[in-house]
Amino acid sequence: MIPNGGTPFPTPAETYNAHDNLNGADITAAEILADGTLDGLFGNDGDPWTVEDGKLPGLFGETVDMPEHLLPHTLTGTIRAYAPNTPATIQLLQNGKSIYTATTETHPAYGQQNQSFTFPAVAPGDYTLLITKTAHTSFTVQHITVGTENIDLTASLGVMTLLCGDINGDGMINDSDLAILWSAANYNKSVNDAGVNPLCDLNGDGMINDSDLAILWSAANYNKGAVVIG
Ligand SMILES: [Ca+2]
Ligand SMILES: [Ca+2]
Repeated sequence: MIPNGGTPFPTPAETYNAHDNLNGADITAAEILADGTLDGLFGNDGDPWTVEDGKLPGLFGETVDMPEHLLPHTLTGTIRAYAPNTPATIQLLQNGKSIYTATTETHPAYGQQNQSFTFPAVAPGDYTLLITKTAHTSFTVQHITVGTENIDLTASLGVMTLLCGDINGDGMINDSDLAILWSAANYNKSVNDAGVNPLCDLNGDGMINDSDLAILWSAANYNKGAVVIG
């Protein structure tokens, strides 16, 4: 889009000094497409500059075709997790820095369910996918390469199952979490009761009881930690 009322031209010396690293030689496609990069380059006090339909914003009323190697693609996938009424956060990282963030769909249900996610426009490059969800341990997929096609991770990785029961969020599902769930303050309580830790409701049905205990205590989850593949 063309911003309305923006400042189309920067003050060259100051602006380019402020963005010495954006000289076009070593900037990645993801960096160009990241929110705020174009505003930082060209200045903006109106609507944000955005890339739409494979076009870069133009300075003279005409948009400019994106170079082929910079055209973004969709990246989709599906996780399996408990409490499907709560979204998971999906991040695409480069060098440990979050480049894109998406959230999964949610369902008005409880138990273990599939939740899908979509990144609508990912610039070509190599990424690490990081999935996080409350009361679950993290799930990392290394070395995801976005090239010249849309990617459906379900085709290569299947449905990614998150491990459930990390109530205290320390990265492990163990006796520390069991003690919280089992405590008099939480066990056999409703998530709406005063003083309850709602994360103890692992399956998302609103009650903290033996169903949640069974999830935490199951061989699939107990004494497990973060999942890293790839
Ligand atoms: Ca824990
Ligand atoms: Ca429950």
